[in-house]
Amino acid sequence: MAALPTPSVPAIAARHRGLNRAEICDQNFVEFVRDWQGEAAERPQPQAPVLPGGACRAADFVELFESQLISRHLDLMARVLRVRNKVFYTIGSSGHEGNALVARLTRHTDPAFLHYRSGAFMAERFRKLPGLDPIMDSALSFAASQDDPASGGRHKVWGSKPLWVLPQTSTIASHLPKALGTAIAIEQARRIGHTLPVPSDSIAICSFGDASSNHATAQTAFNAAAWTAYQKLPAPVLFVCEDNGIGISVKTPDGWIARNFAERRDLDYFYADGLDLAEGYAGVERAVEHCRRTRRPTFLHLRTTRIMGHAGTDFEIEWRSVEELVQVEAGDPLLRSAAIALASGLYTRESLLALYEDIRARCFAAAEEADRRPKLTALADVIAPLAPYSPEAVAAEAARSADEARRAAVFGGADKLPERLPPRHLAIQINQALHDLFCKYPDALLFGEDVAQKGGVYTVTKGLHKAFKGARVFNTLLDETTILGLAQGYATMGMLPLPEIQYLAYFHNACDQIRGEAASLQFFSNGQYRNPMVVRIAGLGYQKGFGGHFHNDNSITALRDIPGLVVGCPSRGDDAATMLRTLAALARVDGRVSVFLEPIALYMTKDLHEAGDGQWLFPYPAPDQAMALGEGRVYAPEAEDLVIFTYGNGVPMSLRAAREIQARHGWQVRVVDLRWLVPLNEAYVAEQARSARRILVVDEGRHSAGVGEGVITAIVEAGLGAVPLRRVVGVDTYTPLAGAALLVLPGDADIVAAADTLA
Ligand SMILES: Cc1ncc(C[n+]2csc(CCOP(=O)(O)OP(=O)(O)O)c2C)c(N)n1
Ligand SMILES: [Mg+2]
Repeated sequence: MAALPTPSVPAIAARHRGLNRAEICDQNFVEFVRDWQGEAAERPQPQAPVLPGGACRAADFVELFESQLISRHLDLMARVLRVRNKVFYTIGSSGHEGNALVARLTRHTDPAFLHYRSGAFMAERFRKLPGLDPIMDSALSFAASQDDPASGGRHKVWGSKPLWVLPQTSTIASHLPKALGTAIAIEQARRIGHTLPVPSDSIAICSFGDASSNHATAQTAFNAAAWTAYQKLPAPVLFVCEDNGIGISVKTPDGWIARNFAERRDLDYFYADGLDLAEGYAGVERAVEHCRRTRRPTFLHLRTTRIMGHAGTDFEIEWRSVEELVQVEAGDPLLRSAAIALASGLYTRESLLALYEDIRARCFAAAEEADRRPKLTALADVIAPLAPYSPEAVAAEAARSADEARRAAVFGGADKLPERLPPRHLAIQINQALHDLFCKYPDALLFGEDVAQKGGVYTVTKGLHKAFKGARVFNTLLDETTILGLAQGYATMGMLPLPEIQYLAYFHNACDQIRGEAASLQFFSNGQYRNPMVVRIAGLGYQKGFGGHFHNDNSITALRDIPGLVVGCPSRGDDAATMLRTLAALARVDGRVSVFLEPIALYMTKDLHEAGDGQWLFPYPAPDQAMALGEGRVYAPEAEDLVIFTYGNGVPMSLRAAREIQARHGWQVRVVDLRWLVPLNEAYVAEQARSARRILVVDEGRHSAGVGEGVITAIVEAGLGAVPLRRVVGVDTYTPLAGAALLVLPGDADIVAAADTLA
């Protein structure tokens, strides 16, 4: 290709001191076009290559370039209007505008999870559907207006419901696992007969920066993608690494991205020059075509640069040399596009400058208009999409039974339906309830570590793999982040994922996939996207003869403060079944993310007071029974001398202690099993506390920030703080092995002793 003139570094350096980098980059463009002296070819036909021999046609180039200019002027506008408080976000896309190629060469139905610098991708994708306006939509998001179609004013995001761009917020790399999950879900849908909301040959697109590629969450997604492809399983995900060579102020070592990715097996590497539309087009096209055709994970290394610093607050001049900055600015891909536009004869200097100014004017006009649009001013509006709940619809869905014939087939005959069998313990009833959910929801999937043939380490999922086969019940690789990323992918594609986390302690290393991602999606997409799921987590202490901390973790705190999350914790089998039905219905009806916390020590518990009494076995609830969200279970509702609030292992402990307390003090004791730990039903707690003469809160979790603190706060805030009250709670420590565990966890005797102090 003919060499095109580029601006000379010393010439630019000489005349820009005192200006900010946005103004310089703006001026560079105008001067570059105004002063351009190259030779112009005859204007090409729309279908002809924009430059001889290239893959990018003139018609493609014209639109791509316009998308680049829209992205650039949105950045410039944001810098100007930020200081006037009309715009609230200045992390820009300048230097990355080559990513418009990725949008051009993919479809608007290819789900996309974008880097915050993918503004030109976004502008280009807007072309795929008529009647959409990239400038106004973006301006509304920049202005945090309630009318922002992406997030309703909750964040400046790249997002669009009609364009299949799921909003990403700020945590770098956290979107890679769900992009992989989406790709896998697209393929798995066929195997389970699920109808996808996108064409079956879609690919999932995921862009991110060069520094982000080093993040554990990114690396785990690359690994899981390769692990999948290695087994010849399809995973059509296009990872787009927008390599600008820097992350905030830390340079990526020269050549690191190619070095790290060019030769990874089962992650197919492609390179494209994102600084040059004509040059980069073919490389992007090859990568997209490869991903779509082979259904293999594909890594597109897209060369970019970063103009105008990390964000508006990053004054690069304070920490980089002027010469270096000028060098970077000379590599501005828009100068390259301008050179192509002029040399190809598509634009004259005048027509290009006119286009540039026209787009600038449109961006500013849109921003001014966006500034006049309503902001979020009411708390209720802010949180409306966080935790939608339609009680009647959820109750109806939860009580909808699966087809009787299907159930009979799965359970081995009409006389073997679990509700016709004798009372059983928790593990069995969870297992039966899962079988039931699988009958009811043909798109329910259960996956995690060891859940398939083995049926989980506690055999809770035994038989599901045999009954429903490997496309619906399967082992994942050993990585909780991937498990929860997969869940989001399946949910995005309309299925009902039931991921299992083997132990509560191992949730914590993947917590961000729920905290930052899954639970935040409805909020940041203004309820337009949802990823309904029920995460089963085995946990809590008291396992006899097995353990140490990591198999007996009793910290619920990490779950307690995740906005919008629902956490249920059954203490007995029948409650587990009805709770699971409600959680699945919450997912289905309201798109909610929930955790079903299974107390391991109660899995096999059959007796309550004495060995062999069978008092912790319960009949399986008929399939039209469900548990209302927030409703506890009360033992001895009329009793008022002492009310014990508890959950999980605390329930049988409290019931045993109640007997002893009655014997000692003659008190009638009520035990309230909260069952729902998040959100805590404070009104319900207050209602139960109101008639109490004394109160105990038995919390097997940790002393600090546990459920017990919430219960006591609810009681005090209801004006009942004068009732004599004690808390029996775990110690803020790790749980030791063997019998020493009982030193740090509350036991029956501690409950009795606490009651004594209330006497
Ligand atoms: C998990 C996480 N850690 C740190 C940050 C703060 N942070 C935001 S962007 C960034 C650098 C990212 O660099 P790169 O991935 O190269 O993207 P670029 O900004 O260069 O396009 C950092 C450290 C973050 N957002 N998320
Ligand atoms: Mg970077």
